[in-house]
Amino acid sequence: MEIGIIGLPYSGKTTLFSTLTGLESDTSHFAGKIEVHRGVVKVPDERLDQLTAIFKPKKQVNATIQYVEVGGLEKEAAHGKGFDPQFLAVLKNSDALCLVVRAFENDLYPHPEGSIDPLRDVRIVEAEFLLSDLSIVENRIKRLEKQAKSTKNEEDLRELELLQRCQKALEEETPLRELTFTPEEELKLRGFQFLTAKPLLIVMNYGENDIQREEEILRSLAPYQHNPRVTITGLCAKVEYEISQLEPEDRELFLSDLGIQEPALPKLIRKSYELLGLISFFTVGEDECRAWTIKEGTTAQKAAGVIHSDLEKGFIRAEVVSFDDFITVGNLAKCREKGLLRLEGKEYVVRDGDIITVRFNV
Ligand SMILES: Nc1nc2c(ncn2[C@@H]2O[C@H](COP(=O)(O)OP(=O)(O)OP(=O)(O)O)[C@@H](O)[C@H]2O)c(=O)[nH]1
Ligand SMILES: [Mg+2]
Repeated sequence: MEIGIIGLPYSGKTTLFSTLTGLESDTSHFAGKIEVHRGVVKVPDERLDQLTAIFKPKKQVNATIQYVEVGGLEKEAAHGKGFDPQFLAVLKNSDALCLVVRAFENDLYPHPEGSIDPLRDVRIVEAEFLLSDLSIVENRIKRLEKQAKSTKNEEDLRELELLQRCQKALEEETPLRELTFTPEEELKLRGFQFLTAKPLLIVMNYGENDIQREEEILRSLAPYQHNPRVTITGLCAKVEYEISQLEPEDRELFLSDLGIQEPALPKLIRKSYELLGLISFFTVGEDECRAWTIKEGTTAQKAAGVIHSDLEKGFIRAEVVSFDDFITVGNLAKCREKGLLRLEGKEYVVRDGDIITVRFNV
């Protein structure tokens, strides 16, 4: 699963990416070419930390997601000239987009639009996404119309109808993520990798003096607050970067000096995870305690396949206890006695936080 980080020049993309991944990257748009940086990020999970404290395994393995930073969204590109194809290709492969929006003042790096206005910036980028999707839709419609005229193919006609619905929405400036589709239509549309269909995480990057004003700052994006599959969160990338550079024992003092209870970064990663529709189940033991990533709605047998294909093929049953039940009782044997450790078949739909042992036979 990959999330593409994008934003206008000087919005703080590189600062955020470096903080997330621990990788130093310089994708300044002055480089004049498209640069792509990828990094794998551990998804923080307090529940997994608690399991590790109980089982004391040799290692703990967190779930991960990948972030990719794409430099090169030039100011001109954000004004109707269209995105560079190479830039687009990276974004299209992302499962979700993380849009960094500048809310901080910094005279050394003036905002390319001349002023700080988060709502305007989101609209600039969204407008580009709409245009990009619209041009794909129009091209495909043209071709289909020609094709369908001669073939009268049922499937072509259905696709045509579907794309005309998308075209109408896009022309009215409605992102495709706001439309509802049947699973069949979803499948059809997936191949196009429309940008406005991707879940969107908007990160308001505010200044170091604005940390206490987060709520007020986020309010400027109120028009996007209730949009389906849009999540809004805030942080000060510069401060988060500084925190990430500190030794763990120095962090607390730094945070309390700034009047912050906890860093904002873990929250952002968790929100990315949720936005992607991802949940975790756990496996536990002396060797390792591990969080595994599945899509919401995944069955036990398919989930077993995430661990190893043999476990899916030879699946017999899963022994399942919820994290909450386990933590209340404290050990697996007692969970079994109390009937909290259940036997589930292959159709069982795994829930977030389930602790699972797969019984299988190869
Ligand atoms: N004061 C302040 N400066 C910040 C903050 N976040 C980022 N900056 C600074 O703004 C400048 C641009 O940040 P980058 O992270 O390079 O932004 P970018 O979006 O990657 O920029 P380009 O790749 O050049 O488009 C850097 O000098 C950062 O240190 C912030 O919260 N407060
Ligand atoms: Mg950059």
